[in-house]
Amino acid sequence: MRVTVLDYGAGNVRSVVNSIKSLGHEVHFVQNPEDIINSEILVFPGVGAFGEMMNTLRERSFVDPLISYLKQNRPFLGICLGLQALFEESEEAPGIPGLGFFKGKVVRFPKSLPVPHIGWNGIKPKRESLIFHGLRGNEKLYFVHSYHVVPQDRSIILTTTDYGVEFVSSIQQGNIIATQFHPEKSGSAGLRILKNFLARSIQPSAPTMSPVQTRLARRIVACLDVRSDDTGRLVVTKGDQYDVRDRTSKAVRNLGDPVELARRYYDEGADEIVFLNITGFRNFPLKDMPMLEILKKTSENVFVPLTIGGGIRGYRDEKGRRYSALEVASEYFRSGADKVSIGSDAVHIVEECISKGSVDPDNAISAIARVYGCQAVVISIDPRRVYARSPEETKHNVIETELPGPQGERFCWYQCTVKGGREGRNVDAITLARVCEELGAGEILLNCIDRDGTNLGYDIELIRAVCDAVNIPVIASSGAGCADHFLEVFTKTRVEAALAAGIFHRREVRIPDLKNYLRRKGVEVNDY
Ligand code: 1PR
Repeated sequence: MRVTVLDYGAGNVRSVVNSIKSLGHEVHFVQNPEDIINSEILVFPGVGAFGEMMNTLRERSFVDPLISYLKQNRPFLGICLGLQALFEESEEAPGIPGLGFFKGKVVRFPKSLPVPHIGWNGIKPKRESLIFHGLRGNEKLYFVHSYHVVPQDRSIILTTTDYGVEFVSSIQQGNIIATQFHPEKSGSAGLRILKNFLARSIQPSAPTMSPVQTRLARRIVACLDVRSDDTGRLVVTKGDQYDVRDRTSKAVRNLGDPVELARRYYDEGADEIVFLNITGFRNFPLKDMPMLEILKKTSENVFVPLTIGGGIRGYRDEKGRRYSALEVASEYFRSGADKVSIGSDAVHIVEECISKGSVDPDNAISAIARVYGCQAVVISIDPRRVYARSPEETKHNVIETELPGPQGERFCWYQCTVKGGREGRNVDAITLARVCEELGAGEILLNCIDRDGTNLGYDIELIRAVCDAVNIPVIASSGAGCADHFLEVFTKTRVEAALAAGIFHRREVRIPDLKNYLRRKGVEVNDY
């Protein structure tokens, strides 16, 4: 089957294309309005922000052909913003009309809920559909959004999902199906949905189970720190408190091939995979073609969200040409990344914000969030504990610690660092997280240099303090040594995801065993 994909230019449709190709179909892109009219089957994966999407659809004269395609009830699959676009308007972009094919609007989740709603959540089927073929009904699918649709005609609702409120997670009217979740990022259940939609001849059915209430799963994230070894080959490495060289041989530790390891973690059930180009701060990243290649190859057969970090900032090349952080990030999105993570540059942006009281509106965080949505911008914080005898000793956000310092100090603050922990700066992790949230970041990846590679467990005090400071999801990182450490971080903090590296690379803990353990202990996790 020849599938037409509507890429209106915002960026990452690579995963959609890869998932369709992995199911044996051919992909053709919409280049001009006629391609919409002539398509046999149309997939519209919306990415970014509602207003920008609608403006681009209008500028490219795609609106009329889209509406006429929909009116003819021809096979259509909208994903995420591709669902929202079908409605009349969105609170995300007041005054900018949607396609208005369905009556109703798109509204933001209530302020009391952490947004974006990121992660794996269930669906409650309301009626039969071809897309349910082969599904049990209790599968979880990957969501990432801050707004949801409210159709006037309730008969089009196919599934709902609970996230503080019960919202519409997919709709169907005849051959027109649209989902708020991302089938292309939802592992085998998502691929099944896509396969069913593309097969066309399947009889509608209802899954055997339907959860009474769906629950967002806590995510297990596998992290691959990538850099060149001493022969120049990109390898997955792992540090002890950020030192990636073997104590005796002094060589860069090599824990495997990035593409192979990412595939292994996908097969084992990782909910997300993060690549950190840990020496990305040194070079011009767009010259770092091997890193882009790693991403392209991984996204061909890994259908869970991929984050890339390291070197996401503005550059000037040797000829004096300036590349903005947005351009750098765009290259990664085009290569298959779903999110980019910003480390050192976030610290510099926040420093500027604090010293001047304002910041360039085109700073990396805000600029990328504007185009790709805040969910695509992760802030990677690399903090280190600094002890204090009393809170008055420093102007930074201080916590009282149960782990006193070397001189018995009972207080500490968490100093942000740049360049992979090499340089401490005059900003604390709590301030950094707060300011980055205000600037548009959608998630915090919270490392801890003191714990990295130690297997001593996560720094619960740090994680609690940052979770309390922000409303966006936080990924706990650094120090996981056994399954109990995950249980501890999920039960003692509000963190939405926990990341580990060393124990997964060394096969000391297997992801399926970890998830079984957490499930037995009552933690909501995802099987796919
Ligand atoms: O500053 O925007 O160029 O981004 C650089 C990125 O590289 C940052 O996200 C920074 O965290 C990361 N990074 C830089 N140097 C290192 C290093 O290890 N020498 N790695 C590094 C950070 C921390 C985690 C690690 C967890 C879990 N590594 O990624 O995977 O601590 O480890 P564990 O489970 O084994 O304890 P920029």
